[in-house]
Amino acid sequence: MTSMISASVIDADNEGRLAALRTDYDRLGETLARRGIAIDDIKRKVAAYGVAIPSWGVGTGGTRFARFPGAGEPRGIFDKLEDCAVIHELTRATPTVSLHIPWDKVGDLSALKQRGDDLGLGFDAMNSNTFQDQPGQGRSYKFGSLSHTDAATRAQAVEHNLECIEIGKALGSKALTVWVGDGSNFPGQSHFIRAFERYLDAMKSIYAALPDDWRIFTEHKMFEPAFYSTVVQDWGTNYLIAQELGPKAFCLVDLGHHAPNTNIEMIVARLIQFKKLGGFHFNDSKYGDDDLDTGSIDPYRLFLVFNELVDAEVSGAPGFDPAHMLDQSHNVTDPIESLMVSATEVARAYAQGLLVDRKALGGYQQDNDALMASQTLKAAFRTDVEPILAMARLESGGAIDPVACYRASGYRAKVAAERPAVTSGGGGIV
Ligand SMILES: [Mn+2]
Repeated sequence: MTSMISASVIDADNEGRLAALRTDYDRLGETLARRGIAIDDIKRKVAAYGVAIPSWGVGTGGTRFARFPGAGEPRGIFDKLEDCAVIHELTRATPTVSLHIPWDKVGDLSALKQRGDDLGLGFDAMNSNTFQDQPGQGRSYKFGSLSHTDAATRAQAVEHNLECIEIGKALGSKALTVWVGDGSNFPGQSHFIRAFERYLDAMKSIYAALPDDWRIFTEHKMFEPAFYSTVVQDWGTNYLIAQELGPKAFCLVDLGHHAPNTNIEMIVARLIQFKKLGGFHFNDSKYGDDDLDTGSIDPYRLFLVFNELVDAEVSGAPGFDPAHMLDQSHNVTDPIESLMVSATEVARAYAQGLLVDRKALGGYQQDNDALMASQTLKAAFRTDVEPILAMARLESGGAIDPVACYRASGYRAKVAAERPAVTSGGGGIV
């Protein structure tokens, strides 16, 4: 195993924080014990929790107006893996990486797999890319990919997805995530029904090539890059796709891909109930698909999503096994810091979800006691679970304060000296 941050750096940073953490953890343990909750049980579950890092997240994203590259940006997938390893070593919450093809394409897949093993990182869902044209590609995706009016363009997009599956098989991935930018910018430009029929036909070809132990996730998005209609626009269409394709097909919920104020936690509950929740792209937004850091705008909404997930977990909902991934674009922060904070925010929402008194909540729901039902959720959300998160990190070999430890390590300055600036690192908003 290779470590990007030496254990001595982590130990040194933890040392000065240890006594305060023990005090805070014990005090919280007493508080939770009065509520009938064993803090060590929560800590164990949090320690076992993991969320995948998107390989494209460790580069600076940007907007359609500009991109302001940071120092020491990764030059390719091997650099990206090292940055992802830093995030996992300090947070102990991100054991896997989700790749994007062709951004992360390499000639030697066994070397990539080996490097992942060296760094203690596994490979989560593969992501295909038919929303932009690649060098040397025969057909353009300007007017769509899997739903394109031209059969040869659709075939090219199918072929690319099959290649993603082959790459994923070599890396130990077990899922393919498909998001297409297909849609229209003007009323009348596209025939809604025919376009969706073409998309479903193409997806059936991809589904047929899926190994038995793989899943395929389709990701809906209401707008952008198409600004009038999108072929896979919402969870309803996404559910229809999963139904049409079969038992290995599931819906992926990207928190940013909905209209403002959409009740996302209710969408999550519906997909759980009908066994089609595939997973998440966690991020946050104020206006649209802003791809802001998870939990930075509306942490209560994130908690409410996790409230549904924990409810399914503790009730043993059949077939419930969603993939958890981050999907953010970092424009003004160090991506490693943002991803560490976001992984922590997701784990925080999970811990808070575990604190909900579900027996009491069920009683208040049965009795139509709206106020106390709401207060039961708020009691869990208001609990400061930071000592649980920090103790779980510490006992797994991570940092009590990941951002402080990362800054103390000097990692960014070190890679800035090693990695010459590049014009494109394959970052972006997806
Ligand atoms: Mn996404």
